[in-house]
Amino acid sequence: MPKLALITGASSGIGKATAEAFANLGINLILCGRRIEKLESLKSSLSSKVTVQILTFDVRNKVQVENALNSLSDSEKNIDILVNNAGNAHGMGPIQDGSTDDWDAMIDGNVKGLLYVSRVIMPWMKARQQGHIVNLSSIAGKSTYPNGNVYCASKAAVEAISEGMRLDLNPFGIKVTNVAPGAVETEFSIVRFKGDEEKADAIYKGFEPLKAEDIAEVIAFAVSRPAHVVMADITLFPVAQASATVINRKA
Ligand code: 8X3
Repeated sequence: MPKLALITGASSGIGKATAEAFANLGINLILCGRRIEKLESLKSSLSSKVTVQILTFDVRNKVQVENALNSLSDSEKNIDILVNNAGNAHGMGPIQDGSTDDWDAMIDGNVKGLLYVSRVIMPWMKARQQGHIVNLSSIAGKSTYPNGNVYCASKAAVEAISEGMRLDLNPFGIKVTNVAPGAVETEFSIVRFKGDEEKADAIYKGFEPLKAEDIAEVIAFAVSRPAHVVMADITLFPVAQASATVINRKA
């Protein structure tokens, strides 16, 4: 029986690459995001391999999340794998000068959004006594770096939520995998720097960063382990990276 995965933030980056990797494994998909055209085009490229359903909602909007997920048919609620990927960094600078709108966006998306989606789906998994939740954290959640403050806090919250899920869902056989990437070249820095391509490009200068596909490949590996195996916590760096702040850049 093919598995069914729901992926948030599936329209680009790690979410999109994970959808592609899952399709190659024959995992049916529910793709969630805000950008319908991007989701539609991903759906058409994957539909020859697996069934693909699209849900458009903003994870920050609790009512939208609940309505969209509850609109799924009974069979579509049999979600085997939830990938909580939606999230972003907004702004980077000293905390004393931070934008409270940016803080809201990060706490609402990266933390509350992940919780809203999980809150609907965890009882479905509990009822079936099976499931696998993959939370996209970051090296930023394990180590706070200068000017990262609230983004790092939001990812530290993801680390704590992954642990909390692992503990509380343990009696029901539900797997929890926390994935913490370092530098991955996606739209991440463009969003963080509000469209400033020069600043975004500088982040990945002088070394070979990870690609979204590198993370997706590892997630696909994690969800295809035997039933008794869970990869609990995965940190991924490009070879040039040694910590949240140390990257070996060539001139
Ligand atoms: C993305 C990695 O190091 O830019 O979460 O925070 S980092």
